[in-house]
Amino acid sequence: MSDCSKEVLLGLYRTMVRIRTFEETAARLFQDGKLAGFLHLYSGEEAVAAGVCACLGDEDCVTSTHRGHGHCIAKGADINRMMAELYGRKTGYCKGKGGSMHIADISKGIIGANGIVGAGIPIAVGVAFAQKYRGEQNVTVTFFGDGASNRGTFHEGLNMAAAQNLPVIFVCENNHFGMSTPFAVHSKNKTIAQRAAAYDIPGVRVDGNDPVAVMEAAEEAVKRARAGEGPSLIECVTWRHYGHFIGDPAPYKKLEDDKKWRENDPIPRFEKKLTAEGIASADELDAIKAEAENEIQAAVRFAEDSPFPEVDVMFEDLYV
Ligand SMILES: Cc1ncc(C[n+]2csc(CCOP(=O)(O)OP(=O)(O)O)c2C)c(N)n1
Repeated sequence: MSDCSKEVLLGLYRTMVRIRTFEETAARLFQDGKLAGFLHLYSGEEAVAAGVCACLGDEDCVTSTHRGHGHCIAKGADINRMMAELYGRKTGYCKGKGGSMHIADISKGIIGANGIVGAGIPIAVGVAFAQKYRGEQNVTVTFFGDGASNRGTFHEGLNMAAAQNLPVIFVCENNHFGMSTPFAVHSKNKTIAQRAAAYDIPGVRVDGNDPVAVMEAAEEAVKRARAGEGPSLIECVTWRHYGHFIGDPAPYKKLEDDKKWRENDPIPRFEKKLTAEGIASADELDAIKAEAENEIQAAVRFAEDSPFPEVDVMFEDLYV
């Protein structure tokens, strides 16, 4: 922590708090029957998106997943348009026709959330191929889960990125489950990071509940990619606070594991560090929380005041 400026550390904290506030608000709205569709909450995993995206600029790109709100917020998406999309309103990112799993904002380098597990990986490899072909210094990050790391897209993506020396950072969010299947059941490897060796690229495993550890690993990988030294794999070990989606009570999680990981919640843990090391006062952190709460409440008002799309636009914006 000592090498990071207060501004950087509070930036990480602010991003995590904005994501958590968005997710907890969305959960309440869903339970109140105000949101339709599906919600895969990112609560508990905030340090990953915050740490990685702190190393990226608008020109860098990310591909996301079904659990994508955190990536979008950390990469600078407009919260009002995100919330309006969850509400199915015309002012949303997809004009209210896409929902939680289809948020994209090309102006911010957010190539898109994706309901197809592992599908963001080859898309990111393609984006990185274009970045290299054009001679840019920009990089692409692809976020995906431990479950996705068993898909062919992961292996093809790592192989091609390695063979072509592309500026991709593969960020695995190992939250210990693919839906209800525990990591030890779906993978013989003890870590995802070790799979990097098969493609002769660097692979590291970090504490995914520590935004500074994530940021430091991402900084190293981004530096390599910008310097033309090719892809890296980062495995961030973390825990999702809820079930796979909002209607899943997660009976497959052991109570003692859940308790242990909740005690390791990245936000209170980082708060303790920031105050103990004299970087920020409790009042400063409370002010950041209040700011996030106001911002998300304003987004809810924006969404609720927005109209639904008209029926006759149903077939617009489709390829076929
Ligand atoms: C190709 C494909 N197979 C299966 C599914 C159904 N599905 C949705 S999420 C999910 C689990 C994904 O687990 P993981 O990649 O670890 O991500 P996490 O949900 O833990 O963030 C599955 C199997 C899907 N959406 N796409």
